[in-house]
Amino acid sequence: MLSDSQLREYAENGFLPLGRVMSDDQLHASQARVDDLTGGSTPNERIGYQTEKAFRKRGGTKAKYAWQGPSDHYRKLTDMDEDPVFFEYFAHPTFRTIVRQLIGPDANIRRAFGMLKPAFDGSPLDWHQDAGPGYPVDGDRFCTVWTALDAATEANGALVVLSGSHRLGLVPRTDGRRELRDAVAGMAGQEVTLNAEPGEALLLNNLVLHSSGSNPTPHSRRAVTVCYVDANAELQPSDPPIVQAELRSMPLD
Ligand SMILES: O=C(O)CCC(=O)C(=O)O
Repeated sequence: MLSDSQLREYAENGFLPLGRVMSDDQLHASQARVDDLTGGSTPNERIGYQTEKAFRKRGGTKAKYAWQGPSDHYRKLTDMDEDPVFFEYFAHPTFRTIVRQLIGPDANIRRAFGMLKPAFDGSPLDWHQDAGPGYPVDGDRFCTVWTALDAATEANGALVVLSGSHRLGLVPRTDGRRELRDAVAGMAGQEVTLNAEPGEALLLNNLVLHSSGSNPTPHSRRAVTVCYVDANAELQPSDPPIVQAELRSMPLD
C-alpha cells in the first residue's frame, strides 16, 4: 500500500521509485526467461520480437519485427503478459494493491514489453508520453510499472524522466514532434535519471515525459514494463482500435 507521503510524491513528480519488489527467485527466473525467449529455448508465438537498428545496419538481419532465431540483438519483446513467469510478476500482491489504490477494483493489462537495450547495440528512446491513442482519456485511470532486470545506469541507458511533466497533460501531436520538443525544452532542468539495481521497480504516471539513452557499454540493460488500465475507462480512439474486452484482466483480489 502506498503511504500518504508516497502518494504525494507520485502526484508531485509523476514517478515513484518502489525499490525491490521482485524477489531474488523472481529476478533470476525473469533473467533466465528473457534468455530463453531470445535464445529460442522457450518458444512462445504470442510474444513479438523487434531487432535493434544497429544490428540490421550491420546486415545481421533485414527484418525489424520478427523472430530471427537465437540472438542477443533483440531490442524489444512485446506481449510479455503472455509469458507465465512475467504474468505472475505483473500480478504481484504489491502491484495489485497499488493498482487498486490508484485506479480501482477492475484493471486490465494494456501492454507489457521487455526493453532489452543489448550491449553495444542498445538504441535510445526519444522523449514521449505513454498516454495517447489507445490509452484512457483520463490520465488518472492508468499507470505503468517499470522493472530493471539488469543494473540500469546513465552509461547503459537508464530511464530519464522530466519530473512533474505529467502535469502538462497530454501534449498535442498536431505538428509532428514539434509540440513535444517544445514541452521538453520548457521543462529543461527537470531531468531525473532513474538509475536502478536489478529487480528494482519504478511507478510511472503515463503522462510523464520520459526517454532513455543508448547502450554503448558491454552490459545489457534489460527491463520489463507493464501498463495497468482501469477496465472501465474509455480509451482514446486508435488505429487499430484497442478493445478493453480483449485485454488481459488483472486479478486484484
Ligand atoms: O525501458 C526503456 O528504456 C523505456 C521504456 C519506455 O519508455 C516505454 O516502454 O514507454
